[in-house]
Amino acid sequence: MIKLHGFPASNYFNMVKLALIEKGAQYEDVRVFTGQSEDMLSKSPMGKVPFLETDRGFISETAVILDYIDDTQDGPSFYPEDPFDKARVREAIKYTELYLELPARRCYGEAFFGSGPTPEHTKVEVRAVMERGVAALRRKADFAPYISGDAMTYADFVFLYTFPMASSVAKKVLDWDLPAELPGANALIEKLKARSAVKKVDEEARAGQKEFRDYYAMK
Ligand SMILES: N[C@@H](CCC(=O)N[C@@H](CS)C(=O)NCC(=O)O)C(=O)O
Repeated sequence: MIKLHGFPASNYFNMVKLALIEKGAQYEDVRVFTGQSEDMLSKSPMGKVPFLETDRGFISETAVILDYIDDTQDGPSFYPEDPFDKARVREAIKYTELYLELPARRCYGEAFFGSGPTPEHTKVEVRAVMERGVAALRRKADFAPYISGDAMTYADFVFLYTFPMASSVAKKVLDWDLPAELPGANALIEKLKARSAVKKVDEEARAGQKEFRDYYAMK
C-alpha cells in the first residue's frame, strides 16, 4: 500500500492527503517531520515533506506526487483529459505554488509561529512577487466555481491549502487584503471546505497542531 510521509500541520502534506482521499485510495499515513538526517535525505533529498513511499521507492515534491497518484491510483482523475486543459490546470498549480505559496512562506514565521518581525526588505520582495502571482491567477483562474471551470481539479486542492495561508500573511504581515484581489477565491475555498474529504483533512490538521508545535519547540 502507498505510504504518505509527513505531518498534518503541513499544507503541502494536506494537498496530497486530500487527493488520496478524494480518489478513494488506500494509503498509510506515516508521521515524519522535516530534517536533514541521512535517513531523511535518502527518502526526500531536500529533507522536506510530504513524500510518498511506493513499492518502487520514494517520490517527493507535491506536484509530482499528485501526478503520480493520478497515474497510478483508481478513482476519479482530477485532471481534464484534454491535454491543453490539463496543461492549464498544471499552469494554475505552478502559479499558486511559485508566486503565492513560496513568497508567502518567507513570512510564515511572523504570521504563524510568533517569530520576530519580517525584515522590511523581505516584505517588499514578498509582496512584489505575490502581486504578480495574484494578477496571473486573475487572468488564468475561472472560479466558475473551480479554478478551471465547473470541474474540481488538483489546482483546487493546491489552492485550498495555499490561499488562506497567503491571505493571512498578506493581512498580518503585509497589511494587504489579498482576497479582495481575487474575486471568487474565498467562495471557492468555502465550497471546498464543505466537502467531507476536506473536513477530514482539516480535522486531522487541527488534531496534529500540538504534536507539530511540541516537536519543533524541542529542536
Ligand atoms: N516544494 C515542496 C515544498 C514542501 C515544503 O516546503 N514542505 C515543508 C513543510 S509544509 C517542509 O518540508 N519544510 C522544511 C524545509 O523547507 O526544509 C513540495 O512541493 O512538496
